[in-house]
Order: sequence, then C-alpha cells, then structure tokens
Amino acid sequence: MTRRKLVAGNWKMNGDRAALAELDAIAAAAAANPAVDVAMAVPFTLIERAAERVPGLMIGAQDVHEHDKGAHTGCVSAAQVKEAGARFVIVGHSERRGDQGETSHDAWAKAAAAHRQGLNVILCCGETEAERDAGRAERVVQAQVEKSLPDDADGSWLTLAYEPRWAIGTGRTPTLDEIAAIHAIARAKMRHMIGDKADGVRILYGGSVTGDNAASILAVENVDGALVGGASLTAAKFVPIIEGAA
Ligand code: G2H
Repeated sequence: MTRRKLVAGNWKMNGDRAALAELDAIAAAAAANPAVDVAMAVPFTLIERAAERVPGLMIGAQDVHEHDKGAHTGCVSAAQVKEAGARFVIVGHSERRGDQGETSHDAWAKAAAAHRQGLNVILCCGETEAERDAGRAERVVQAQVEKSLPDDADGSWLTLAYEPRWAIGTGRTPTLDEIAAIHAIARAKMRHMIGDKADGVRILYGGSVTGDNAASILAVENVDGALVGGASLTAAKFVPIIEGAA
C-alpha cells in the first residue's frame, strides 16, 4: 500500500513569537512539495498564532490531558488545543515518559481523548539504550504498541512514530537495517491488533533526523516519514528534510 510521507516537526519547549517567522518558509516548502504532508507541533502558547499565520500548515500540540475537562491544574484538553487551531497532537513522546513518568496506557488514553475531538494523533514508542543493549528493543516496541494503540485506530487519524530514546537529540541514529527491523515489527504488531487497517497507518522514524540523513532513512521500507525535533526549529534545517521526503 502506498502511504503519503509525513514530515512532522516538534519544537518541544523551544520557540517564541519571533520564531514563528520560520514557519513562513516551511509553509512555502510544504506548498512546493505537495506529495509530502508537513506538520509542526509547537508549544501550547504558540498554537493559535501559528495556525493563524500559516493556515496551510498542519499545526499541532505536543500533549493533551486524557480527560475532556475538569479539575486538572496546569493541564490542557484536546478540545482546548483544537479550539486554538491544533489539528493533531503528539502523545507518548519519550520525553513525557521520562520527565513525567507517562506510561503506554497514558498514551492510549490521550490518543483516545484527542480522537474524541477529531484530532489526528502521532503516537510515539521507542526503546532506551539499555533495552537495546540487552537485545530487547523489538519486544519493548511491541509491548508499547500493544498497550497504547487504540482498538479503533486507522490511518485516517493515527500515525505511529518510532523514536529510539538514545537517538533523540544525540546525533546518533540506528542503522538503516535496525530501523527497518523495528518498523516491520511495529507494522506486524499493528496488523495483529487492527488487521488490514494497519496497512494505512504511517510509521514515522524520529531521533536525530537531519537534512543529511533524511533521504536515506525515508527510503527504508515501512518508514513513512519523520518526526523531527532539533532540526525543525529553523526553516534552513527543516526544509531540506521536507525535500528529502519528496
Ligand atoms: C525525537 C526528535 C523529535 P530530535 O524526540 O521528536 O527529536 O530530532 O531532536 O532527536
């Protein structure tokens, strides 16, 4: 099955109003490469301005609460990010797993909450370095997918992202064969869970993607795009990744 490539940026806790100017050239590159879907997850505070500034670009959030509303001080709901202009949300990112102790079950609940509001979801998984060194990378990813993939998932709203934790922001990446192996395992696990619908679900690779390595990573079987952190902060670094996916 042919799946459109998706290049999604993740500004993490970076960026301010001035940085939104970077989105102009990124939106222009997205328009110039219509075969590629382009998205950008910005901090909550920038969602509304980003969505207004570049309506052609899919703007998203980096997290949402699993409940629709209520007494959850400091949290933000899916309905709230949607009202601000978000069209997708990242859930289960390893930095939330590591910093906030989130689990695969939390990611599942957040994905469901986002879907209830009609948001698209990028659901993250990935092993630690210790887990890879112990030969457990495939089993860890299988278990994360099993616990976090909603039963009603399909490619119309859900994208999986494989992000080995040890590759995030480190400049290190797995070999292309290692990426292919995990993506194949993740695809097989999804098929086991949701049947043929799994074939429509895009699987992104994330972790130290740059303009230099994007084209080779994106050519790997079952790699349907990239989730990009550091290199998404400027158009100069992000546009070559969009072009590498085209
Ligand atoms: C992985 C990735 C973006 P970076 O977290 O989600 O970050 O590209 O900086 O490794």
